[in-house]
Amino acid sequence: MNLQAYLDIQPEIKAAVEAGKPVVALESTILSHGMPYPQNLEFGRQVEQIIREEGAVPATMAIIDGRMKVGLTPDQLELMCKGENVAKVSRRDLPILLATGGTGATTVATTMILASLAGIKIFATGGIGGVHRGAETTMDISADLQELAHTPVAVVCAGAKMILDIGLTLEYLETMGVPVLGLDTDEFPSFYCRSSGFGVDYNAKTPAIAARIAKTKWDLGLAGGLLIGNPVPEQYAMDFNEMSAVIDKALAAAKADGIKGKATTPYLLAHIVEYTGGRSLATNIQLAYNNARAAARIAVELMKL
Ligand code: PSU
Ligand code: MN
Repeated sequence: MNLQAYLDIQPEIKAAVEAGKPVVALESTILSHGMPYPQNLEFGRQVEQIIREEGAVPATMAIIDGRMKVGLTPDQLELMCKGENVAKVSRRDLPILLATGGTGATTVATTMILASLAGIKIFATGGIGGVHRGAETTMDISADLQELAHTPVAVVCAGAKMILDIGLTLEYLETMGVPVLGLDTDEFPSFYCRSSGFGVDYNAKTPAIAARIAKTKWDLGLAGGLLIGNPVPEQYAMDFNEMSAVIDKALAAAKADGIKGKATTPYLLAHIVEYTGGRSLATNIQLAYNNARAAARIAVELMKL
């Protein structure tokens, strides 16, 4: 396959990958469909800066004018953050966008695909998609989970939101053979909160241990990625009971408005920000910074192995 026909990798990122230097992938759906403008622009710049401070190179992904972009220029980052006519691109959408010259933001699944094509092993995000509450009737299960089963990228996240069924999400990952690590935690975090009531497969106390487990999985030729749960720092964590009530309210609003399919997650995120008077956005931003820092440290350790 002639990837050049579809893929643009920024020279700095290409050189870093070729030289075996640490690189961290970042998604753009969190920008275009997960946070309001202009807070998302400030976030998008700062998160790249944090990765650089840890000695790694950031690679924010997007689809622009029908081309896969690994690394964005300042103008391209702004385009994603303004989010006008920017589609949400998951695995199924990717060939359509490329063939028709479309512009879209990459989900966790699509960011993993682009990272893998570019030779990037570590990816930082906020929260992943998963098995939605009520999936036994709606069948709404994010393509992010299948991607973790097939594509060799380790995803650092603050767990999964309680808009999802966290227990079923973890069951699904077990079935698909995806290791779920906690970064110095025994519990899989629930995004705004440090706990969820569900355990991880292994508590990786340090970035070096997480890196070693990832390398071992890939040395064995086991397909797919890993999920690394990194809890929101204590001082930014939100109250579990408060967030449970807010999320129930957002789910009820989504049902009343007849929201389905790919619109569901962005709808819920926007309503949670509204119901918490913006406090959840501040937490979202801080946990994603924290994940970027952890991912960069894991990438640094991985490159030493
Ligand atoms: N969860 C969040 N913030 C996000 C997303 C999920 O807390 O921005 C985004 C990610 O890009 C994720 C996508 O890959 O939503 C999942 O969407 P869906 O449930 O439609 O697969
Ligand atoms: Mn879905």
